[in-house]
Amino acid sequence: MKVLAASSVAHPNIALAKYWGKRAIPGNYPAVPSLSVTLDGMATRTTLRFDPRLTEDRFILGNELVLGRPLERITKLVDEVRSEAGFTTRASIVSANDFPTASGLASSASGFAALALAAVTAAGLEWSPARISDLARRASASAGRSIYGGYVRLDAGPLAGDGSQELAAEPVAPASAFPMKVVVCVTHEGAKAVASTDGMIRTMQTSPFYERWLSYGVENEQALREALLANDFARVGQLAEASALAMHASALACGVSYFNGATLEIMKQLRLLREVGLQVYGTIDAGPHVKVLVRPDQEPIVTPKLRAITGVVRTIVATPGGEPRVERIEASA
Ligand code: 2P0
Repeated sequence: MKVLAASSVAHPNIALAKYWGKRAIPGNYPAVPSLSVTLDGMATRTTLRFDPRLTEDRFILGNELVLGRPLERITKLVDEVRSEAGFTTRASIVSANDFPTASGLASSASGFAALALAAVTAAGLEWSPARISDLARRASASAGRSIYGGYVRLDAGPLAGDGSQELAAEPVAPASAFPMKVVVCVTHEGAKAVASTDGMIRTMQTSPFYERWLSYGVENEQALREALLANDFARVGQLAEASALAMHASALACGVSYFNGATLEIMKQLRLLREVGLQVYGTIDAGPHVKVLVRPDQEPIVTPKLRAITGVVRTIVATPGGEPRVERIEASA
């Protein structure tokens, strides 16, 4: 049997303990460990077909042909698969997100995870999830984590080497082990100001706080993982908020800012909600939106309060879960 095409589904994830910064070796290795939660309900669906008639890879995202740097990143990933499978056939890739773009949910995580899964399957390779995670991580580190559902850890990369060492994410706990809702507070419709890779590189090269962020990131991830496994919601929330604030402080110190006025207003309102007994904690990625971690029983009380904050455009309520899967395989005899 020769596999020709495969369709896959993968879900976005949000880091509770953040990744920010890369090792100074090739291979896109993170400089700190991260711990994330993969989210159900939202997905990237990707179909990849190896097609002998094509002279170049072709990528369509949400009905639009994509060229340039995003296409180069895709070709690089598929090249690794082609080289392992021993052929050079170009691929047509059709991908769509069922969650709104600019919702503050990293589409590169679910996008590259779905691409890695579809490419490996369509090439007829039987790789372990760890190897697929390593492949996705090389394209976008957060994508390595979307190869698993629930709570997932990605370690920091090696300090030295030629970039060939495998670094895969690993599942830490299933979604059911730590009940939580994530309320995404969208504060702006539109693309982010600084791409995360660029913001990271600037922080590494010029932030006076970068070294401290690296040591803090290691401590924070370990403490957060222990609190998660002990099912201590308040401590997980506090540590997640602290991770986001430390990451952004290191970036802000060299002029890389992702906040807008609403970002800060939401963080202030979360402090006030905590004073009246609600367990709500905020985390912020490379954009102005705030993702609020809340206990499931408090979510119906909290979401309307978040929606009422000035500057919140809309909210999306997400639940941990999100195992990726292959939906369809097409093969010739
Ligand atoms: C994270 N972010 O841990 C952190 C927190 C954003 C803020 O991973 O350069 O698209 O492609 O490896 O994975 C977003 O960056 O970066 C990200 P690359 P990626 O989720």
